[in-house]
Amino acid sequence: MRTEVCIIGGGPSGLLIGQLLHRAGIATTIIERQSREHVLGRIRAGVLENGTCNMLEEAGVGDRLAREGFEHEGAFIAAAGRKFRIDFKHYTKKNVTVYGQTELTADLYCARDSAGLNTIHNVEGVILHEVTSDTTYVTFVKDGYEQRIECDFIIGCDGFHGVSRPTIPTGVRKEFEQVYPFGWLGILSETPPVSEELIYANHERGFALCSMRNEKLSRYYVQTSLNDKVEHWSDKRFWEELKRRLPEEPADILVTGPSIEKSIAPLRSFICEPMQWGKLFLVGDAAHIVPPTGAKGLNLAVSDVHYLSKALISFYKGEEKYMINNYSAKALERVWKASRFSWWMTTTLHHFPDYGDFGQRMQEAEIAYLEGSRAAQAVLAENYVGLPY
Ligand code: RFL
Ligand code: PHB
Repeated sequence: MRTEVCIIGGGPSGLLIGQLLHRAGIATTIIERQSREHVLGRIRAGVLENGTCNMLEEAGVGDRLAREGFEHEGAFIAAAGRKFRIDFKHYTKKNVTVYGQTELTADLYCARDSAGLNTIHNVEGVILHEVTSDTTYVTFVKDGYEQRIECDFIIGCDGFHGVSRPTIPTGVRKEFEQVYPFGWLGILSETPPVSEELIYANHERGFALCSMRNEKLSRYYVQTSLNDKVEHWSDKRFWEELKRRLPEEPADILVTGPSIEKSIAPLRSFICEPMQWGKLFLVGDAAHIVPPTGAKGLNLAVSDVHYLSKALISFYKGEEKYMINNYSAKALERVWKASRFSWWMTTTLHHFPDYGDFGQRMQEAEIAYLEGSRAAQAVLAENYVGLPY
């Protein structure tokens, strides 16, 4: 088999760059380790930056998002028994949109199907070959048979545990990592959201987040210890704990119900440099992970897609090689800034077991400063709605 660009991973990054390249007349093949049902069953991100929505529109998959997405002009920070609002619109003239990653991925699969593009699911044993030569190819096993795809470029969109990043030799690759001493337990429930806008809550028992997917579907998270297991968390225990971490007003009106999904995710910050090597480019979670507190993971994947799609389209038009050679440097500038914001949101709002009294008071002072300072609120708003590309 031959294609121009072989994309490893059929999550949001792989699907979106595949769609943008297709619209520019560039042939792509996507190979994905899981079944489509598995990919579409993962409950993940929920908050899209303005730039992400624009990119989806540019890719021709923005119609349902425009109809069904919810525009949010602000969010609440809760601490010390009360809450205050950060007005994104006021400080930035921009908003964010609540639209599930699951929906976005479904829209992208729909577009790929209508265009009749090649997507191969349930592949095993993916190996990248000759990445620094002109005879680059990828092999994999499908239904017991080894297959080979020859290509000009490989895009590694295979997430944090994928095979693309480890293909870059350790002498070339430098990884930066911070693992946080806690995780997030998240549930999805068919109940009306407790608030029209998200609530990020700091509490001495641990962080909590009230989010949503639509008027009838809520998404809630509580900070848990690293060795906690989902089996330890009955729905009853979850709701009680969430209520204890919220100020009285939202806690009193919180509607509870059975969870329809429950999972625990560890939190880490991770960045790999460079994000390209020879004919291989890394995009999204394959290159970097942010803790979910700033809602940046998917949005960063989309800004990578922006830089790389522009660079490849310019290359195939025969314009110049500068943009593809400069992809990593360009993408990393934004990755580091969004990672700083996610790290700041995480350290400001979570309970750290080893903070001690001084650390605890510093955190309280940081939140009180945020409540009283327009400058501090403007910084949060500017980062939350997304830094410009
Ligand atoms: P994905 O989504 O991990 O997709 C990678 C795909 O590659 C496949 N794969 C392989 N395919 C072939 N061969 C191999 N060897 C392969 N190895 C892996 C996988 O099966 C998979 O289908 O990465 P991608 O596309 O870069 O997308 C990244 C986003 O999924 C991620 O950043 C966000 O979900 C992060 N995130 C959030 N981001 C936001 O922008 N806003 C949010 O509100 C937000 N909330 C969240 C989140 C992530 C969370 N978890 C569970 C980590 C909330 C949570 C709880
Ligand atoms: C979500 O709705 O899943 C969500 C929202 C905001 C975050 C993280 C996750 O910061």
